[in-house]
Amino acid sequence: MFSVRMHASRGGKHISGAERIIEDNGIQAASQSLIDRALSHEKGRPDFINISVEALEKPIRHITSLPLVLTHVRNAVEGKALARRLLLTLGIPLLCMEKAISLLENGAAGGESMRGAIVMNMRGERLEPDKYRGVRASRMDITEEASMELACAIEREGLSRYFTHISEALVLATKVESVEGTVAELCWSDDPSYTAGYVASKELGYVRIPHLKREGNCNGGRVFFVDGIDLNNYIHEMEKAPILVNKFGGLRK
Ligand code: PML
Ligand code: MG
Repeated sequence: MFSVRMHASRGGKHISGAERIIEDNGIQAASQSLIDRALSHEKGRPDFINISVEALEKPIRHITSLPLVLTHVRNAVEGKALARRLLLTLGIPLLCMEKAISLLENGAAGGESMRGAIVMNMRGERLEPDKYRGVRASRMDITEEASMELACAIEREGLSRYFTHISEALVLATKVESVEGTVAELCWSDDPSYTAGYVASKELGYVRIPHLKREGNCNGGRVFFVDGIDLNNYIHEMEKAPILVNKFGGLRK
């Protein structure tokens, strides 16, 4: 199996990234569709697109996705209040949570969104070695079967137009929660027209929150809250260990 990954930027600033895990006969089609995506992103045209194609050496772990839990909030104020309640329930200390939210609100990479995630311990300290790049969960994908299960479930909820965002975020969050030492993840999109985000954890699943910022706002990103990790191991697992979601964990409301 091969990992095909795309990263696009302009003037050194992150625009988009996406990836697939596929058989060797799918490399060309996957590369083409990732390039098409890079060239049509709402954040603008990149001046740099990197595509890497690499044979996976380690065995691929197959896992079931986190359950997708849908919530309803009317606006970002209600959304943030819900995210705060969930994070507190999960044992994230208040100061740590507030620091994480304010970093995402203000652009954690010197006013811009990071390409990867913030890694934060329970004292609110940022552990990622490169504060601009962050740590990127990588080498992950979803099988055709699991993808169909997810597509059917969200179609019944009238969310089909968000399929790509939801599917990619659910796969990523499933990988993040599968790495030992992750307590929870907070994310909202850095795409200006996309206001949704989530709080993910093993206990509560992928709790999707439709509004975590106002439309038009470009600041977003991810925070992995961790406890008791060996940082090098943690980063290695997050970036290098391949996982394939082969079953959808179900939908709850
Ligand atoms: C992103 O755009 O990078 C993250 C999207 C997070 C929310 C996905 C969803 O559940 O709609
Ligand atoms: Mg984005």
